[in-house]
Amino acid sequence: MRKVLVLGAALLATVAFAQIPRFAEPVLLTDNGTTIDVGYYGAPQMFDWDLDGRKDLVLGQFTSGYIRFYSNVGEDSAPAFSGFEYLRASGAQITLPSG
Ligand SMILES: [Ca+2]
Repeated sequence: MRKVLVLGAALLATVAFAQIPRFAEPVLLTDNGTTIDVGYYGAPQMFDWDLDGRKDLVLGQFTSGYIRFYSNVGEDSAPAFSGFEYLRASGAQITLPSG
């Protein structure tokens, strides 16, 4: 019983002193003023896909498994998007299985 209490106290101390993550308020991403919506379970990532120095949006779609690429035409501090294309490899549209 004593070992359980010591382990519990150590776990509690770890949780109490762990750094608590802080998140910014969520925002809806838009493409030419229209909210980007891929249904449910979208998988967004921001990184410089086309190597122009600005972080782009690469967005996976659960329902089809397609991957959208939105080039950032704004700045990293205020990204803006103007259309998207589906990512392709060797001429074929990339799809990822879901589930
Ligand atoms: Ca880019």
